[in-house]
Amino acid sequence: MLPESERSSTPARSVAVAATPYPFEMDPATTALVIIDMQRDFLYPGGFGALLGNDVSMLLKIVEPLQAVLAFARACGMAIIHTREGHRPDLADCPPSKLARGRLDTPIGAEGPNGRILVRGEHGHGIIDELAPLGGEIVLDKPGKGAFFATDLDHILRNAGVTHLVVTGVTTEVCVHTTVREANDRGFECLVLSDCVASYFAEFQEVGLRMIAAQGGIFGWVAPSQDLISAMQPPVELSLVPITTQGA
Ligand code: TIU
Repeated sequence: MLPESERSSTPARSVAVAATPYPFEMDPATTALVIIDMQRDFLYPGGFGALLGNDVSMLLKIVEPLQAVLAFARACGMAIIHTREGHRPDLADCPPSKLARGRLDTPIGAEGPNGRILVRGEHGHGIIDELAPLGGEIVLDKPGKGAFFATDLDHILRNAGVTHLVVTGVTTEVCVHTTVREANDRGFECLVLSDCVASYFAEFQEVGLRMIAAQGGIFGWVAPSQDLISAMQPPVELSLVPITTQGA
């Protein structure tokens, strides 16, 4: 994103994305693509998601449409933020309640097939190769379900002049919902892409999406990714300076 001093010279390009409950109006220059927790720990066998008893194959169907959205957002020069749920190797940032939840034989921090479960730096904690972040894109480590809790996300977005979020990733009713609800309370306008978010439970996927757009868009908007891409045709190179953080 451009620094504040130069942002005013960027021509506003308002686009209207066909969405539920009504068109989502956004300017790609002030919109960030947020990709929530597309980590091996949630998508692959042997990770945290699988250890919780879930069928992880339910999540894989969003990889392809999300790759297309990511490529499109990159082509437009939009701000891109990848989040990862996980903890410090000493688990000092993992509440005992989270550690105990589920009474797992292989809890957070234990050794699994992809390394220690949900621990930063381990293979399982990493983002899947298909959606690997590029240099210059924000990678945000979060200890909780929401992307704002105990992170500097709000600060990063406001410094970059971001007002709108296109939200994708997993899982719909857990980390996506927690993030969208809090983003909404903080004044960010959120569009959730229905084919780029996934749940381990078909019914939660359906109801989770309905809950976001219900009551006139109580938390935000919902649309298939193709409607976002169509609204932004032709893709315009924004020529923005990417927002970055150290150590991402
Ligand atoms: N279990 C589940 O559905 N989700 C999580 O634990 N984390 C995220 O959603 N990323």
